[in-house]
Amino acid sequence: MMRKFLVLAFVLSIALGSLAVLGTVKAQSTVDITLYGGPVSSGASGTYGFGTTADNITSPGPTLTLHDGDVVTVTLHNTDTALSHSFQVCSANSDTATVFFNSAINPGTYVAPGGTGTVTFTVSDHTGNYYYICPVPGHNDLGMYGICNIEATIPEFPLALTSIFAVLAATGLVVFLARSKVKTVKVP
Ligand SMILES: [Cu+2]
Repeated sequence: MMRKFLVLAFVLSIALGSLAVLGTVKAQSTVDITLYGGPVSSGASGTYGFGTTADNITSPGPTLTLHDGDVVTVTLHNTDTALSHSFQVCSANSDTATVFFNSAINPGTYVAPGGTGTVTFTVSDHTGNYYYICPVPGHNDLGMYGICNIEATIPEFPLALTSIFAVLAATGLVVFLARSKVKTVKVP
């Protein structure tokens, strides 16, 4: 009986341990990014950019770091009083570059002056150093771009499996020690 329990506990520990290691889930996180886009805060004429607040708009804009698997929501406030602006993550600093993840806010129509637009997308398959830009033709050349680093996800060891594995391993150890003791007593 004790032997069966020990074997069962051992097998379960190995199985769950392997599952926990092999079945590493992607550490998916929800990321909310708020950006302000429009004329740069320095007042440099004809230069546009992005910022994390309405009064720190720079060119290039703040560097964004995303991770594979992230579910990202970008909200863009257009601080401009004259021009539409928008946001998209793309392969190069060009308004004809490949747009990643359907990340463009209001593609083709953009965000009107004084308006706010939003987009939610899932990051996948494009680990590397890329860009985000305002896709209104010519605006990236006026400074409306920033670096967007897309990093690989660090695998996450599932907590539930880790806990079960730890409990089973402890049980197995206790049973093993108890059984060793019994054995010792039995020895003539
Ligand atoms: Cu723009």
